[in-house]
Amino acid sequence: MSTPHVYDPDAAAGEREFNLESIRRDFPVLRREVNGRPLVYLDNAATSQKPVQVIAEITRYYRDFNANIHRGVHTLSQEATDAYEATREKVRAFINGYHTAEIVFTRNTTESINLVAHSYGRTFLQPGDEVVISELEHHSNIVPWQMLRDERGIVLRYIPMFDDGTLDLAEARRLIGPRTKLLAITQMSNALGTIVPLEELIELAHRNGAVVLVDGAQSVPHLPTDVRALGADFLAFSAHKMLGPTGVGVLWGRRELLEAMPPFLGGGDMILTVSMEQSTWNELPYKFEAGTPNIADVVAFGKALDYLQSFGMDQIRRHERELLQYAVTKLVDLPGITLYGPTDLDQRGGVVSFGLEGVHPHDIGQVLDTHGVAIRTGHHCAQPVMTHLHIPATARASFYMYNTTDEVDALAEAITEAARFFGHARV
Ligand code: 7TS
Repeated sequence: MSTPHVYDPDAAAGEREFNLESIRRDFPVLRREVNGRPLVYLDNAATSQKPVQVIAEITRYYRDFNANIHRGVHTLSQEATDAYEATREKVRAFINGYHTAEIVFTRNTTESINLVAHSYGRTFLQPGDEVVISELEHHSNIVPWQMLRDERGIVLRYIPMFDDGTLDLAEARRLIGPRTKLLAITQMSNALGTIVPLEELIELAHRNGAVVLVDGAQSVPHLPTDVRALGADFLAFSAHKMLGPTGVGVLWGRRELLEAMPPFLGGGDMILTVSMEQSTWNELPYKFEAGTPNIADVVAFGKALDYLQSFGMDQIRRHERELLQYAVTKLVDLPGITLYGPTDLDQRGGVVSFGLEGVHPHDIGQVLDTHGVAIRTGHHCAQPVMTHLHIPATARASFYMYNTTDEVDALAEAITEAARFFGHARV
């Protein structure tokens, strides 16, 4: 085994030892203090922190070979193009895609879903066709379909959730039928952490001739992903939630579907020919990448993928599953606390959504911040989940590979302090 804190970009998948001390040394921001306390960063579902390998790559790109891609014959342009396309191949390998032509770079998950709604939805869905989503969805997998409904007269149906945040599969079996043309569903809820049993839902949708879009914004960063095994038709996710920079998203799609879809945005790079009368489209994936893309951040995203791969996603999931177990066991006994989300932790990612009796989640968040503990409070862009639970908001701690049980202890202490401070809870 090589020295644990030396990062070896050529390490085979899963080869690097999962040593938390050495991992944490790779994330400069984790050395910060906030309000005089060591930062405890538990807002990873919103965005992850970045290792030095990613940060350094952004600088290396601008210092050494910044140029526009796909157009220049000069050396810098070729180097930039090669680096940009190398990340596309890394994404393909990371999700076990068939071909780089199926990997489209966007700005984020939201744009990837909007691309499908605009291009696939406006071309292939007719008035009366049904799109099935779920009550668990993030707004970015609700609003584009509502817009399509209002514009095109499609019918939007929701698979309901139970109070514990799991989906009502019996109801899903009733809802998904011959009129269903598209199932757009999250693989992991950002608000509650629910891991959705996609296998059965995808099988059901396909049996009825529907196409399936999976929102992988929360799952791809935390669980092993294999699009061949998953069997979906589209997968959307964001680099910034998986150690990469902001401003880069991915849409993976089955090639024959992407081939059949018209462009989303028009402009440079996505065309083959343009005359004053008409244009012809470039081949995949460039047909969907109009204009100068976010070259630097795509290049640096490659380093994030290397980093995750060097440990392997199985190890990362195992660590987060242990942290989740530790956190739930520790928090469940705190006075006045309500924990939301599935109690079967195998059906849940590293997310702990909670409330404190008599205290608004926003106030919990502010007290926690004075302890250096960063969590998210609010509806988490999943208002239907809050409506279902009859609450305005939750406080949410979400873990990543670099979090520790000591940090969970700090979270528990800070929550206890918050309860004491507001004097509402029975402490
Ligand atoms: N889908 C899910 C399940 C998400 O959790 C998010 C972002 C998105 C889509 C949208 O991703 P974006 O990169 O396009 O913004 N979730 C969160 C969150 O939980 N807190 O901040 C953003």
